[in-house]
Order: sequence, then C-alpha cells, then structure tokens
Amino acid sequence: MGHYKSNIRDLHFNLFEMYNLDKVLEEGDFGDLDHETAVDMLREVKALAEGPIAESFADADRNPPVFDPETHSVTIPEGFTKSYNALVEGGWDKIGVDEALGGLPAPRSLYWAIGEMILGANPPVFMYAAGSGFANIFFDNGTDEQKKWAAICSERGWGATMVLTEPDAGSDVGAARTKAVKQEDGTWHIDGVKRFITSADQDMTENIFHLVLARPEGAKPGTKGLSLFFVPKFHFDHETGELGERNGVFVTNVEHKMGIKASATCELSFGQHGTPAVGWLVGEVHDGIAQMFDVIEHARMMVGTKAISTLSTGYLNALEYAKERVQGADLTQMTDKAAPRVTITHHPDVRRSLMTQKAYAEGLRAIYLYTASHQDEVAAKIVSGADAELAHKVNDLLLPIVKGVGSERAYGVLGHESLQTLGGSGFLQDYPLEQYIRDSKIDSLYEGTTAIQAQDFFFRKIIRDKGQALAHVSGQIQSFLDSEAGNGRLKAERQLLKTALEDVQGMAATLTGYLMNAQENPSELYKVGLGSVRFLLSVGDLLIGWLLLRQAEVALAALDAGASADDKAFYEGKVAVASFFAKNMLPLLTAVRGTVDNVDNDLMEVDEAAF
Ligand code: ST9
Ligand code: FAD
Repeated sequence: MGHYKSNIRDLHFNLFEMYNLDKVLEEGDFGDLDHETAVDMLREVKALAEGPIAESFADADRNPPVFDPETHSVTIPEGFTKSYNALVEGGWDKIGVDEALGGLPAPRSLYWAIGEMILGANPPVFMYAAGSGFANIFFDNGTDEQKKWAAICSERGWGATMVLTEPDAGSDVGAARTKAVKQEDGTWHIDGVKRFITSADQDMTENIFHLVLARPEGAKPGTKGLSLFFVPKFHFDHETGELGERNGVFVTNVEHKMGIKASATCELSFGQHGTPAVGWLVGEVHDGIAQMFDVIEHARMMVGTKAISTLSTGYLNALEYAKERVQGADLTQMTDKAAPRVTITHHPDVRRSLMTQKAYAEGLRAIYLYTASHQDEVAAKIVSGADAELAHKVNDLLLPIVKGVGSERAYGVLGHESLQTLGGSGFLQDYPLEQYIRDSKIDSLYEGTTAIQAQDFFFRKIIRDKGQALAHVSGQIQSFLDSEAGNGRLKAERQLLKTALEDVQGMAATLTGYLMNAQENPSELYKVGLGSVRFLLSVGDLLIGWLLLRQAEVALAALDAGASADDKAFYEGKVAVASFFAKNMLPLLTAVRGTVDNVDNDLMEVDEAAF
C-alpha cells in the first residue's frame, strides 16, 4: 500500500448527496457524461492515484530532477516519469478541457474531485500535466490563428508554464522589468530573467510553451503595462506542429527546495544567450494581467485543492496509525499501573486531535467543491440558486478562501495534529507526514501569499463587489439557520453557527469602518492590514462550520432512512464532526472579533530597531 489514502466516500457524498451532481449532469451541458460514468472515472482515478501516481512520491523527493547548466536542461527521475505517463496515457490531463482541444468537458466539481486525488498522491504530476488546461486558456484568449496553435499544444501533450515572477517582482508583479520589443514581422522579442518558474524545463514532453508577462517598450508602469506572450521552447510549424529551431528561452538555474522537489522550480532567461526569445502577443491585445489572471484563478484553485488533499491523506494516515498504536492506559485508570494498555484512539487528546483533522480535511473539501460548483452556470443554479453573473462573483469570493485558508489550515493542522498523532515516528521518513508538511508549506507562499489573498478577499472580493457575493453566501447560511435542519437535533449547533455568523459580519463591518475612516485619516488603513488575515481565516471557519452542519443534516436524514452498516459509521462521523467543530472552533471567532474590533496602530508606531 502506497502513502496516499484517498477519501472517495466523502467525495461521493459531496458530489452526489450534497451538491446534486446527478441533476447537474441531467441538464445535458456535459454530453453523455452520466452518473455511472462519473462514478467510474472517480474509481479509476482513485486506483491510479493510490497506485502508479503515488509510487514515485518519496523517491522523486529523495532523488529530485537534475539540472545540467551546459545544456540548460532538466532531467526528471525515471520513476516520476512513469507516474506522469500513467496520468497522461489515461487521458486524465484532458478532463475538463474543451473538445476543440481533444478534451472531455466535465463539471468543475468532478474535475476538481479528480484533481484532488492526483494532487494528494503526487502534486507535481498534476502540475507538469497542466499543458492542456493552459492551452485551453490560451485558446480562450487567443486569435483565430492562435486557437489552432492551442489545439496543437494540447493534442501533442506539450508542457506549459506561467511566467510572472522576477527577483524584484514577487507579490508586486507590476514591478516586473522583462521587456518585449516588437519586430517588423509582428512577433516580439522578450528580454529579461524570470525567477521561480514551475515546470520550465523537463524531458517528459517534446515541447513546452511559456505564457509570459513582459512590458512592451514604452508601456506604462505597474501590472496594467504588462502584456501576455506565448513563447514556445521550440519553434514549430503552425499548421502541423512539427518542431523547428530552438527558441531563445533557457533555464539557467533550478532551485534547491524544502519540498515538492520533484517539481522543477527554474530561473528562466529570455534572449540572454545569443538567440532571441521570440514571442507572440496573446489575442493581439495588450491586456496581459487580466489574461494571466485567467491562469492564476485556476492555479489558485489548484494550490488550495492540493493543500486540502494533502491534509486529508495526512489525517487518514494518522488515523490508521492511531487505531493500531498501543500506548498507556485509559485515563480513568491512570493510577492503576496494571491496567490494560489501550490504542491511542482511547486518549481524549488524541480524539480531539483526530476530530480536528477530520473537521478541517472534510470541511475544506466541502468548501472547494462548493466553490467549484460555482464555476459552472448550471451547477451554481442547482447548488445555491445563483445566476451566471452571481456564480462568477461567488467563485471569485471563495477562491482566496480555498487558496488562503486551505493552505494555512492544511499546513498548520498537518504539523500540529497529524504528525503529532504518530509521536516520534511521525518525524521519520518511514512515514509520509514529514514530506507532506515540507511539500505543503509552499501552498501559502506561491500563487499569492496569504497576506495577498487576505487583501484580495477584503478589498476586491468584498468592497469592490459591494458585498454582493458575500451577501449571497451569508444569505445561504441564514436560510440554514432559519431552517429545521436536523429535525431538532442540531439546535445547539445552529445557535453556535448563528453567533459565528454575527461575529464574522461584525468583523466585516469593523474592517469596512476602518476603510471609510481612512478617507480622513490614511493610517486607518493599517488596521485593515492588521486584521485582514484573521478575517480571512475566520470566514473560512464560518464556512467550514456551516457546510459541516449541512452535511450533518444530510447524514441524519440518511440515518433516519436506515443506512447500510458501512454507511452508518460514515454518517455518524458526519454528525460527530459537525457538532465537534461547532462546539470547539466556532466559539473562538468571538475572541477574534474582539481583537479585530480593538485593533490599534501601536504596532505601526514601533521603531524597526525595536523588533
Ligand atoms: C505561481 C505559480 O506562483 C505556482 C504554481 C504553478 C503551478 C502550475 C500548474 C497550475 C495548474 C493549474 C491548472 C490549470 C487548469 C486549467 C483548466 C482550464 C480548462 N482576480 O488590484 P490591482 C487583475 S505564479 C482577477 O490594481 P496591482 C485585474 O485585471 C505567480 N483579476 O493589482 C486588475 O485590473 P482591474 C503568482 C485580478 O496592485 C489588475 O489585475 N503570483 C485579481 O497592480 C490589477 O489589479 C501571484 O499570484 C483577481 N483576484 O497588483 C502574485 N486581482 O482592477 C500575487 C487583480 O481593472 N500578487 N486582478 O480589474 C497579487 O495578486 C497582487 O495582488 C497583484 C497586485 C499583483 C494583483
Ligand atoms: P515577497 O513578495 O517578497 O513577500 C515576502 C513577504 O512579504 C511575504 O510574507 C508576503 O506576504 C509579504 N508581503 C509582500 N508584499 C506585501 C503586501 N503588499 N502586503 C502585505 N504583505 C506583503 N512564479 C511564477 O511566476 N511562476 C511560477 O510557476 C512560480 N512557481 C513557484 C514555485 C515555487 C516553489 C516558489 C517558491 C515560487 C514560485 N513562484 C512562481 C513565485 C511565487 O509566486 C512568489 O514567490 C510569490 O508570489 C511571493 O513572492 P516573493 O517570493 O517575491 O515574496
């Protein structure tokens, strides 16, 4: 048995019992895809993920890709290449991709459920295999001519990258200095050095195309002066796809990292080695940052789902260990030195820890699948009654939660709870926990750090949206509060959720107040900066509490209807975890609200020397 433990029962529960995927499929937007096919797909991916995809997980960590500075090339370890091939040979990189690119359209919830299993088993496999997805975005933004190239990229299985970051332009993408110089033939020469580029070279695909942000000569400063360019590693015949000359884009370094070592993180130089790096302006329009955000939105969803999946397999590994590990006596018999030894699942603190892990793993899964359901018009209507425009806004609102909260909670809970459950053994490479922690730390960093997610959430997704998406989601929570959910059995929990909703609404009002006051006194804005990450995490907890309670309602109904023996434990677990989270986590939001309400700017006055 490999390291990866999927939770397919919970995926089914979310997709079919919570978010009504059957009804979504019946609407007919996804062709012949029906319940049986969706179930088969999930089963096949589970087997693939737990088997060949997971197989190289540890090996590629210990023996990562090798960079050759002479040839500017990266060699991927053989075992990892096998895992990658298992994914693409099964055609799984084409799921959710437009039919014009050889893809199989699928609801986003199903797409991300499949993604969860691949990302939990071996995250870099999913990332290297993103070429067809990237081609789809290039297709959507490209000219008619470029759409044909996108089809070539997808059908020939080329790798792809997103190229924003430079040494002095990380969070501040608009500080990028890489230039684009227009040529007489309509192409552009890209000139500059990018840093930290994922998958910028590998030897698993015949070509790689880079989607690159660069500043045309004379364009304005900041993100709005950036344009998006398509820059292939090898030139190619634009009709047949046949490879031609090497383009002037070269990997000049590969980073030595704490985790996700199988994922090559490269310095990428354009036009620095005697050959021009020729690029084509995507869509022939100068709208680079907006076009790149089409990629970023998918990548942020990917990062959050990756983190959540790692937490889930971390929890399930910890649970398996806890059920077998015998240590100590039951607490009630602690003074009896001859009392029988018990498995550690008998200890209250281990139970608290396991239930915390279960709550965050399953609660965050419910959030990312709720979010994914708002990425399809038809699914959003069914799941929350949102029309297309509102669905788009709800997805925008929730992306920083999936990415920011998913990554922070996953890393925190994996370290504080999952590894801890294994005691000293968790610290060893005999178990996957230590690698999970190293591999998941990146999730709060790339694709916008947590501070950036929190600012995006408050300023753009709430204030700029005039609170419309937030009001829709709050309305959904309110309807649940007003309902008879649980038929009398979730009353206390609903009360706790009600307080949590009020606390979060109070925090939103307080932060908005600081923002208003900033018109008179600009330093009031610091208070938003001081409270925004706490606010983001609090909204995450509120959503987890709400969705777990909704799940408990479904579970109680299933139990009342007479669930099978296997399902009985599953549904009882749903009720237990919802109740636990409501009683143990939601009350903490009242304290956070107090901190946000009373935040002052003293911290901003402290001299740097005093830190
Ligand atoms: C990275 C990659 O880290 C790591 C992993 C790579 C893995 C690759 C594999 C991925 C697989 C994914 C699967 C693909 C599958 C596809 C399937 C398809 C079928 N939302 O606020 P302003 C835009 S990469 C939308 O003034 P500043 C908007 O156009 C590096 N758009 O910003 C806006 O204009 P307007 C990642 C947004 O102050 C314009 O930007 N690096 C959003 O100029 C300007 O906005 C980062 O993420 C949004 N949320 O710049 C950088 N926000 O307002 C993090 C902005 O007119 N830093 N726009 O609409 C930031 O995000 C900064 O906040 C900033 C600030 C750069 C945006
Ligand atoms: P900085 O921006 O310098 O941030 C440092 C600290 O300051 C952080 O804690 C941050 O939250 C905080 N901070 C910065 N600005 C603000 C602010 N305005 N308000 C509050 N706090 C702030 N980039 C790509 O383009 N393509 C890729 O494929 C890619 N892959 C990557 C893979 C890996 C393994 C890594 C490590 C990075 C990758 N990146 C990629 C780059 C990644 O997106 C950046 O590292 C990230 O955006 C943060 O930028 P930075 O590292 O320069 O940190």
